[in-house]
Amino acid sequence: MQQTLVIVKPDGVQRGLVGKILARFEERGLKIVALKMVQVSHDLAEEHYAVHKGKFFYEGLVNYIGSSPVVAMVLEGHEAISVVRTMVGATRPWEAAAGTIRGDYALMGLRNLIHASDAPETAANEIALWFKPEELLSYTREVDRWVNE
Ligand code: FUP
Repeated sequence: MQQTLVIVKPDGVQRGLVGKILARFEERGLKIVALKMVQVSHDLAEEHYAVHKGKFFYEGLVNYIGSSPVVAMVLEGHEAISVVRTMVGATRPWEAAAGTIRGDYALMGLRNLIHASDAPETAANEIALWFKPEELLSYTREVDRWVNE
């Protein structure tokens, strides 16, 4: 089973979309193995977006992620990284397909509601950055035998 880091960004929290976004992942069959609300510090923001350092939009990104609390979670499931990325949709919300989270709820610029890890290595690094090992829970859901073959 793969694990991936998902963050409902400040616009998602401010717009009251946390529940709807979480419900989509749960309904898909993904398991929440860690979940918390975070007021992102400047240091965490810089580390999280280190790959974008030097780009013209970097400062804006760092400020945006710290502009309101976010909800961070680790989701687990079969091919969770690509499944979640597909559900999230294209980076530019106005290009995101209808039916994706961004395509259904977002429209412009940086306001794309959600972050999701894009590859196994990134997911491992991001999960370690956002969560302590003991915050990741291992448990069985009765429904798992119906979701997972
Ligand atoms: P995504 O993985 O779809 O969240 O997109 P990226 O990791 O490539 O980008 C992270 C954030 O940077 C996006 F949420 C929006 C922002 N960004 C810009 O503002 N301008 C760009 O040209 C690319 C990304």
